[in-house]
Amino acid sequence: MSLGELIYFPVQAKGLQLAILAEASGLEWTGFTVDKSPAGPKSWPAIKASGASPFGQLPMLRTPGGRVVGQSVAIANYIAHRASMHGAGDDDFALSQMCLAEGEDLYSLLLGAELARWKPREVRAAKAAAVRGLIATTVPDHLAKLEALCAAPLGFTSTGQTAGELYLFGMLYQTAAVAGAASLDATPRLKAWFDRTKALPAVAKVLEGRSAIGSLGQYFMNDADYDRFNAA
Ligand SMILES: N[C@@H](CCC(=O)N[C@@H](CS)C(=O)NCC(=O)O)C(=O)O
Repeated sequence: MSLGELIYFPVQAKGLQLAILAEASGLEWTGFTVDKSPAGPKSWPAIKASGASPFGQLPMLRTPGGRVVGQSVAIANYIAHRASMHGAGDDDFALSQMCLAEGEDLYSLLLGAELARWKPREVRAAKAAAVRGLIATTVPDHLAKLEALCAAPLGFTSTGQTAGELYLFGMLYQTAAVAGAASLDATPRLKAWFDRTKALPAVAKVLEGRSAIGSLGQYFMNDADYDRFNAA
C-alpha cells in the first residue's frame, strides 16, 4: 500500500526531511506544494479553512486509510513505522529518535534567529548579533555533540540511514546552507556521514526537485543569499 500524499509549502523548512523520508521509504507516495491562491486544490487558504489539517498547519500527510497526520515528528515516525526505518534494534531506535529530536532543535535555532527568507530586513538586522553567536558558537557546539554520537562505521546507527538520521540530515543541510559548507569541517565523522547521506539516490532526488513533491526552495538564508534572493 502506498505511503500517502505529503503536502507542504514550496520550501525546504519542514518539508525537506519528510520528502527525503518518503523517498527513502521505498513505498509509493504522492505529494504537492500549496500556493496562496484563494481557491483550488492547491490553495493553502482553502485547505486551511477546510479544517483538513489537524493543527491548521503544514506539513500534513494524507494516508491511504484516510487519516491525516499532522506534526512533522509524527509524520516522520509514521513513515518510519510503515517502512521499518527505526533501525536494527533498541540502540538504533534510541539514536534515531535522538537525531530526530536534535533536528527539531536545529530547526528552532534557525527559526528563532529570524533567518527565513521572507523576513523583513529590519527584523533580520535586529538579530545580527544573535546570528553571529549562532554561527560562531551555538551551531559548532551542536555539531561537536553530534560528532561524539556519530561513532558507528555508517553513522549514528548500524545503518546510518534510519528515519531520525535522514531527518537530521535535512536539518543539517539547511543549517549548513546558512553557516557555510565549511561548518562541518571540524567534525570529520559527521561530515563523512553527511556527505554519504547527501549522495544517496533518494536524497539526491529530493534535493534536485525530482521527487513527488517537486522543487523545495531554500528557506533559511544567510545575508549573502538573502540579498541575492530578494534582489531577484
Ligand atoms: N510543530 C509543527 C509546526 C508546523 C508549522 O509551523 N507549520 C507552518 C509552516 S513551517 C505553517 O503551516 N504555517 C502556515 C499557517 O499556520 O497558516 C510541525 O513540526 O509540523
